[in-house]
Amino acid sequence: MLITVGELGYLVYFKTQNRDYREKADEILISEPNPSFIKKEESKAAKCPAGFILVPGDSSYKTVDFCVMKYEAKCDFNGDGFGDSPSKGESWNNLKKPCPKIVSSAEGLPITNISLTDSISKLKNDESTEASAKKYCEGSGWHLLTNDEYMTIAKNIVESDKNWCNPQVPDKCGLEIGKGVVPSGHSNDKPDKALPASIDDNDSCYLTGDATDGCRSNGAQKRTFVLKNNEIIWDIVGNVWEMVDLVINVENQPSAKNAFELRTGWGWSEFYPTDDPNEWFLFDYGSLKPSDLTVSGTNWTSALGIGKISHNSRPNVTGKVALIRGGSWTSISNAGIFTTALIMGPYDNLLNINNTTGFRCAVKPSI
Ligand SMILES: [Ca+2]
Ligand SMILES: [Ca+2]
Ligand SMILES: [Ca+2]
Repeated sequence: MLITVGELGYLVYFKTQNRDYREKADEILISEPNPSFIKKEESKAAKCPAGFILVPGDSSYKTVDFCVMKYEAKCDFNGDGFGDSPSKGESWNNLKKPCPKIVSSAEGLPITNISLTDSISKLKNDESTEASAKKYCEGSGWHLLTNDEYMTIAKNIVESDKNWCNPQVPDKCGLEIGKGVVPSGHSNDKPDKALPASIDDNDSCYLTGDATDGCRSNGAQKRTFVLKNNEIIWDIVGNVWEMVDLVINVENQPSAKNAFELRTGWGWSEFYPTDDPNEWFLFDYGSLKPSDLTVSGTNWTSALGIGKISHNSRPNVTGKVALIRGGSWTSISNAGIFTTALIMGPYDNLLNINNTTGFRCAVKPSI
């Protein structure tokens, strides 16, 4: 069999990646660079930074074409351009190990335990409070993904039949829009940790443990989505939550009811009513619009894999809440492309939303 240099590079790299994922000896697992892979990525996306993909703008969200990280933000600990992993733990805990440089690469576990914005009353002698997701993105000349940008990606995904999959038939995607499910990524808590991505976009169930009995045969754990411009994005649903640059007042968040009563307090809700009279659904979007959370007017429910919202219905407290999107590896059936959680602070201090919430940066393409 003839193996090209490019393929050889890939094989070598694939082995490296597997070894990195399994090895537990060193404190930080360093990914090894692969020159053939770097060249390929640079020529393919000339207008976007390495590891970013182009997303077509959408007038519904007043967005113009932008670049987004193809992968969740990773930590490039040794500065070689590839994400690295801690030897222990289910993600890159930025509280324990502040990251010197973020990167979008398949390699490495996503950065978590990081705040949305910098603390207002930053502790002078605690350096770990100095870097928020916003600051990490801005420090590289980018910005934290906005909710409008997230929704531009999400709407693009659900408007392509390539992302509607039959949950029972192996590799059967390309159904009619609104039929089957939109996959919800690595979200079934098995394995109980975040995952690095594969450099092979076709390995869409990489490390999910569902390659033979869940992902390919039930579509639901597939980690990749294809945009209408044929770009592939990894883990926009599942793996770790994606914080977006949007904060609202607690009292302005949506409210839920079911067939019998209005809900007070925290819980998960559908975006639209289902057949189950006990199921909570939104009846009031507060200061948000339906289009901030889902594709309005479709009446899609979580039965289609598109997710739910966790929120405090008719709260009796004040303050601020931040939006996180997509769900994590622990979200099970609540994960989905429109999944949203509204989380109370402290998301602006002590760096720690939680160990299942990461982020992604975006930037204007260079002409
Ligand atoms: Ca590295
Ligand atoms: Ca799994
Ligand atoms: Ca994610």
